[in-house]
Amino acid sequence: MTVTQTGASARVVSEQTLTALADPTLAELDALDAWWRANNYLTVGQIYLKDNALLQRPLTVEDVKPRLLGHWGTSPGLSFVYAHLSRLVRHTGQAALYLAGPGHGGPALVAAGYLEGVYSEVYPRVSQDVAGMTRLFRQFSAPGGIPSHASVTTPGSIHEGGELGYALIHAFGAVMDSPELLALAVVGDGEAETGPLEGSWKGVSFLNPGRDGAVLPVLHLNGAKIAGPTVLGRKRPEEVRALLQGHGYEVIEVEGSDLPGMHVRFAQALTAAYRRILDIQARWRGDSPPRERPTWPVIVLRSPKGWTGPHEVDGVLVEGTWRAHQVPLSGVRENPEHLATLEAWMRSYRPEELFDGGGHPTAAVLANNPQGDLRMTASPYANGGLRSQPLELPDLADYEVAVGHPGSQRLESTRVLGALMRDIYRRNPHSFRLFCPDETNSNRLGAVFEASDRAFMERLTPHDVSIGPNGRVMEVLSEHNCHGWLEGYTLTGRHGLFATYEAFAMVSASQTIQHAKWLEEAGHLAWRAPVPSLNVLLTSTAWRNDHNGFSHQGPGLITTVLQHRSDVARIYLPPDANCLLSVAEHALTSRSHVNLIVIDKQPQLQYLTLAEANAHCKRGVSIWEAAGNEDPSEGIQPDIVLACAGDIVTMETVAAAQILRERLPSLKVRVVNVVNLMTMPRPKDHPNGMSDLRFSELFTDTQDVLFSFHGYPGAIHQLVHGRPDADRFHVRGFIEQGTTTTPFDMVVRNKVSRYDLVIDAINNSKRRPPGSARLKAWCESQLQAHSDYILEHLEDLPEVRDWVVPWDISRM
Ligand SMILES: Cc1ncc(C[n+]2csc(CCOP(=O)(O)OP(=O)(O)O)c2C)c(N)n1
Repeated sequence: MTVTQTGASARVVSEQTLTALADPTLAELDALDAWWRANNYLTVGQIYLKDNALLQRPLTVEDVKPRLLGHWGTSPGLSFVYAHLSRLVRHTGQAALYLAGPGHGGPALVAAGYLEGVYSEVYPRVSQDVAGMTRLFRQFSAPGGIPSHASVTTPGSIHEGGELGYALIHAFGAVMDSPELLALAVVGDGEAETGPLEGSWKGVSFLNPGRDGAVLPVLHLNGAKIAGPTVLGRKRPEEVRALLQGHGYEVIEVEGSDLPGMHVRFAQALTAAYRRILDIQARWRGDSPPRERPTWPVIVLRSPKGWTGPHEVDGVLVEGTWRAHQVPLSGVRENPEHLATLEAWMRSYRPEELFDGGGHPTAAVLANNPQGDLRMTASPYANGGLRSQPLELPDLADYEVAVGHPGSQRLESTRVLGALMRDIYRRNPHSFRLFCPDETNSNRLGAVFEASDRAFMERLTPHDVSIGPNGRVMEVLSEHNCHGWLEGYTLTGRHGLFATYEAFAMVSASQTIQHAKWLEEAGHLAWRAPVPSLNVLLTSTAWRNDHNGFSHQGPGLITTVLQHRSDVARIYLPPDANCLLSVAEHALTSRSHVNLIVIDKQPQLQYLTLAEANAHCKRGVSIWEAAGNEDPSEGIQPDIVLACAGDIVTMETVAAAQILRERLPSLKVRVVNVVNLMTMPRPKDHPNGMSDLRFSELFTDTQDVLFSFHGYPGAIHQLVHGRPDADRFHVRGFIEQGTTTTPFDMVVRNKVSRYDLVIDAINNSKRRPPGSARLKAWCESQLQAHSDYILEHLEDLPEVRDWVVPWDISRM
């Protein structure tokens, strides 16, 4: 069964409008050029000036910033394209998003918002007058000001562009299930050398014109990156064409620097691209949509880097070369010639025609702006929380795993999540998607295919299963695409989850961190509405990659995210299916968080009823009384606390507690399970951090804690920093001991097996009851028996493999 299309209707733009769009009048050429000159003027002003913003008097050294920062080279290209897209929006009413791949051209985007009036609406102090323009200039890349990129503070941006490579990925994510939206993404030719960008052209193979919007890439071949030429800039045009055609695009080329010729040719190119998009959408949204993937347009723009800037400086060519990348004129305060060149450069834009005496943009400039929300810096799509509807979730009770005797049955927990997501798909047919690098079935989430196929626009054969153009499960073998598509999808207000093998989450780890930074900064801006969280399911975990070998064993993302110490990050380690349900519901309904959910896909013991799981997950950490053997009514502290976080290590901890209960009952043991890792730090270090009182209720203030952790042990040491006597935490976890072996051998090799934990518990307990030495020796012999057995039989000892919680406990 497949979720049906939206029934989106195609935009109808009259032939007359399109003809006019392709053929700007002289007045329109003036408006385009005035807007572009105004943008360039404001861009240069942001990089260089702290005063005399309108050049109402000759420029002096005192007007120039002491530190000259920013990127000029890409900016005029970005604003040129922006001006033309604005004109298209004005003519057609098309909802459009603009993504600047080379986001280091931030001043051009800030200037666009300023010229559209949006910047002053959002930041009233930066008003459209001389005082406001001066603030605009002073704040740029300055202490207490704004970053130099198209960052969170930039209205209209969902794409920082600081870490290059994701422009197209974000654009594709943004238009999924937004049939009315056009996302234009400028791709830098340096950016185009990155792996993620190279992989992202494939977005068209997953975009259904019937129910998704359109992405228009503009590959900006300005020929240079920071310090040298670019590959695509130097390739023969026919090679570039062939590359893009191979990815499924129709190439439209514009080249030059002549004016107004470039305006005319770009207007023609943009109209041609738009015509093609409208045509594709009309056919796909008509009565009998075609089956084959359409050929989408791409514009290749060849214009000089640093276009309209200083052509030569000190006799050296700058315009059109890598020398234009950042600040083409350096040492302006020290070099009178450079100061004069700067003034001449800024005056070449004729500011007196662009701003009135009070600094307000003139009618000539404003004529190019669309109105209201059609202004791209005011786009509600770029402030997705404004558009976002709550996710509709079914009742978790319908998916509850009946636990019976806790710890007595094994079940694949992620399969239960798959069923939940299937029904989330059904209830949210246009606002929820699963993103997965080709592992939906492998990760036991395949129930979603009962609700939706995989999305795929390429050729199908009779052997293909659950796949087709109407599918909305996003499977592409690219963690970068999956992660970034979800970012674009959530930043524009929709919901989703990225499910990945744990080890390969490191492929996109940098995106996870960049997104967390974005959300963190967005949280400081009142005008940015909270957006649905970015949810990452890390499954097929290190501990159960006993069959795949060392490459598949890596719980690094947890450490990476913890290291970032972000307030917006959450890390959940549900020990069983009902906890996974509870955590998933929380994550999917949360806003502006990065939620990592870590759980393996193999059959695993089930401990808690849904009610218990909900209570446990709400607390984030609980004592599992029945697993230990202390008697709280005695008011005596346990000899040792066995803490655990993570499914496999929880099982080993409960098993270790059982051995101690049975073989050394006078040693008093408490078992504490942690689901929400962020409860461990102090409240001042994380919003989920538990109070000192709660911490000491769980872990005591003095007793040793043997903490078995799913990830690298250092993470827990980091989290308990500052807690009473943190040295008493002895952490076991993944210590990079991996290979192709048995499941239990993985925990043995990493010294977190039940037998290792028993030995550790005895060694670290302040009391050694009689029988301790004997039990340690028995554990050693069990470990030896294990090693001998697996070499002989190639599988784990039956007593380990089939172990269940043996004692009858009412509840954990
Ligand atoms: C992933 C990544 N690697 C390196 C950089 C450093 N960097 C900033 S700008 C730039 C050159 C970009 O060239 P291009 O994409 O062609 O942009 P433009 O020439 O338009 O400035 C580089 C390498 C970065 N921002 N991101």
